Amino acid sequence: MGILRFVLGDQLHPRLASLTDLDPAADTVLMVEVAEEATYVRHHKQKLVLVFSAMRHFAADLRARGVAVDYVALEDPGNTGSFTTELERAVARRRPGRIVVTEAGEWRVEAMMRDWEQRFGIPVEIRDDTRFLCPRPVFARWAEGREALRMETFYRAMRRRTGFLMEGREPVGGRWNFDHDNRRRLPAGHAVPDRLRFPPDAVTQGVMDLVARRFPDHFGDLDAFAWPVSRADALAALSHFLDACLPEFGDYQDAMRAGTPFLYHGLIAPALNLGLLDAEEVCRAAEDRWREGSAPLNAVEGFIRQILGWREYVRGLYWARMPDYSETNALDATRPLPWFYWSGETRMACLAECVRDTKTYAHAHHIQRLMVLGNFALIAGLAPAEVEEWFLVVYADAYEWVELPNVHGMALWADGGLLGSKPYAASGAYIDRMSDYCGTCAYDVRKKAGPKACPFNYLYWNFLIANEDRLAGNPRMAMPYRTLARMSAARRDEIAADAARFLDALSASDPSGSEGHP
Ligand code: DLZ
Ligand code: SF4
Repeated sequence: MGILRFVLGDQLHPRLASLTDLDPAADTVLMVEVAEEATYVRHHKQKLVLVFSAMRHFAADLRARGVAVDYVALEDPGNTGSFTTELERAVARRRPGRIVVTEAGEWRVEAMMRDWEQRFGIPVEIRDDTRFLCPRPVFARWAEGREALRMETFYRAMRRRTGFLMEGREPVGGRWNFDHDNRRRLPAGHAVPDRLRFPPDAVTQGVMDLVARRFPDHFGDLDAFAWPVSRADALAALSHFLDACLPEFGDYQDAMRAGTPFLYHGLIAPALNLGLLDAEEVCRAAEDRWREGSAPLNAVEGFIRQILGWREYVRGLYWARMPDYSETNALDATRPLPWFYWSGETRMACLAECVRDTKTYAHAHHIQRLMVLGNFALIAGLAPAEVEEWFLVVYADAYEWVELPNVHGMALWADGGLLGSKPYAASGAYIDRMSDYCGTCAYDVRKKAGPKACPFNYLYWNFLIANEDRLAGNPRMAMPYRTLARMSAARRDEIAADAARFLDALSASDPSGSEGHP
């Protein structure tokens, strides 16, 4: 009796823990496309294409290596539509001696896995996911007894643990962090490199037809789909990024420019989070570029920090704090998500541009997500659960383990400061400094009050006023609260009136658009 090795759609790695000891003569790999995973949130159409096409390519690669793959496609007759019921059918079909899986990325799926052994009456071995550089128990030990779980402390521990960018016990270049060198605005006329894109092959085209037919109401366009869907494509995308973009990635990592969605960004998160690449090889490749002298340290350190630091950290935090983590709402934010997050119909040019990129590519880069889409959600007091679902739906790289801490903790401060030492609230001046969006906007970023004023300007102060009791004592918020303390009562009233007018209009702008768009 062979082993049934069940591989989930975001576990498409050749050295996956559950495949390491695979015996092609006796074992079967099971993969299933199921309606429940496609609809537990209404994923962007490109995300569905990416997952299904990558699963089909992975199955083909395994078969080419002589592995028996039992693959259930979405429209196969008898597909029962969920992991548990499809596994049940496969057990009946194959009668394996046991099942081997790799731990799931999401709490929701891990909860399903815990029932399987009893339900099927055979051993179910759940293996640690070795694609990550910080095993869950190691993070738990690091987090134990700490009041605040700061990324920077974790990151330094990970540099020491892995040896990336280290000289003995010390960081190369004498500093852990080069962020101060990484805040440049993109000069006007600066040409950014064309990106390697992967036009759909026959398999992807088939999946695009399937998704267009089966999920027509899901958010997002399909036409521009060009994500890597196989390991070979993902490795080519990584090499292209390292050659053409990494040297300037650091300088411009916080910049935004209309009509230029990709800039110098890695664009590897969709492949990385699916398993087509792994964190170790990506960090190693970036470090090699620095050691060879083809990329500067500020760029390489900034890039490695995103993967070795931030990505591992949010995953550790997710598992250390779930399932309660998503329940908090530290700032009591309750406003429903405005319709323009789906339609892009707003007169605020920055938000319109970021939603447009998101719709077209299932992508926006981290500053668009954090400082435009997330910042607006924070200062407009949008309900965390609605914002979180939006972020989980719309991005090709989004799975709950990575999306939830980023949105709940980092963008919305809904965890009350467990993850971030202060809320990332900013006025229009920040967006103006880092982008060219304001030049075409119906609002005036220099105006502070009145109907023409940039809404970020008064919403920012309105947010600080509304949360004075909660935030004024935070040392990292001392400066804005000192400014607020000097404001006249009349100016405070003006802010409140502008914010109320804007937010009322926001609530009134419904899907029909009949009320006009703020
Ligand atoms: C995201 C996703 C989608 C859309 N569809 C499938 C699927 O049909 N089959 C599958 O194995 N996995 C899919 N996934 C990825 C799972 O949802 C993923 O394993 C969890 O989100 C993370 O544990
Ligand atoms: Fe955004 Fe304000 Fe600039 Fe308009 S003026 S693009 S709303 S920051």
